[in-house]
Amino acid sequence: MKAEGIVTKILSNKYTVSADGEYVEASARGRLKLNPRSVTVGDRVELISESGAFVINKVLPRKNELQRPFVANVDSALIVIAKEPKPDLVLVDKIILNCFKEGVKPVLVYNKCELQEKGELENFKRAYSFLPFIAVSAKERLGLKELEGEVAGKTVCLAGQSAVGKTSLLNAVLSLDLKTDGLSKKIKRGKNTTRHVEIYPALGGNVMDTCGFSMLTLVNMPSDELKYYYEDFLQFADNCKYTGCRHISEPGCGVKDAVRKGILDPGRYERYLQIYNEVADLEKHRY
Ligand SMILES: Nc1nc2c(ncn2[C@@H]2O[C@H](COP(=O)(O)OP(=O)(O)O)[C@@H](O)[C@H]2O)c(=O)[nH]1
Ligand SMILES: [Mg+2]
Ligand SMILES: [Zn+2]
Repeated sequence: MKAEGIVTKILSNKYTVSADGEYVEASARGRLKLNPRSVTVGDRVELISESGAFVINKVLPRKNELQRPFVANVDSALIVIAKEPKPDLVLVDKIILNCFKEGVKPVLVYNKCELQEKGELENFKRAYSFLPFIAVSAKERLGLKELEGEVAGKTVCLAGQSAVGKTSLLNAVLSLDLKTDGLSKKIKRGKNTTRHVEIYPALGGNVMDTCGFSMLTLVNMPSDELKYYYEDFLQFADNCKYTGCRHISEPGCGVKDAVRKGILDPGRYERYLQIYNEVADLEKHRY
């Protein structure tokens, strides 16, 4: 027997695979366990049955994969930020550029919106005006219809720091009771309660809950390609004097000009410089 399925959950070496509308438990071929990146949630796999047990025999080619959260074959990433913990926008920008690199649609979701102070939400919305932006509250159940608009018919993953409310959002739309956790009082950084990635059918699509993280080191990102994954820069890059302009110290740069004129968010540009330096540094150590 051979069947195709989708990995919906991985816990230690146990894989849950959805095949023909059923969930089955499977193990993986030994060679697939050698590399931790060879099977992930969202993967399409070939299942075979061996002496009554299911085994993942092969992983089918991925449409895309995100580095963090490490998931495969998603249509969009719901990048969740909130008033608390304080948004790490470098992290947000790295997730966004990872999305653009992989052909995943980034959507910004501002959770805990009932806590926002005047103007806060507008500031984010302005800085990220090139992305769909949805204000929600898992607690007050606000914005869930708009969220549904981004999820219905798609496979999406929740992404972002710990404690922004990713699991709470799923709980709110699914009436589930998955484990969530408060911010740790001292460090206000949020603990990691979600310890595995799992796909849930929700809002007319499939939603992956993922583990939060606070660091993303961009691997396999050539520094001179970085600018292509800044879709909001592209229209201004047309005005750059030099075709190979990286928008750093080159004269006659259309991107820097747009920042100066207040058309492009200065914070977003400064973080670009920071991320560029980080990526260029990594590159130096690679060769
Ligand atoms: N005030 C408020 N708190 C929320 C909201 N959504 C989640 N939280 C709280 O934020 C904390 C972290 O939530 P959790 O879902 O575990 O975050 P995750 O790590 O991103 O999955 C919990 O204490 C939640 O009760 C919201 O809309 N408003
Ligand atoms: Mg969680
Ligand atoms: Zn330029």
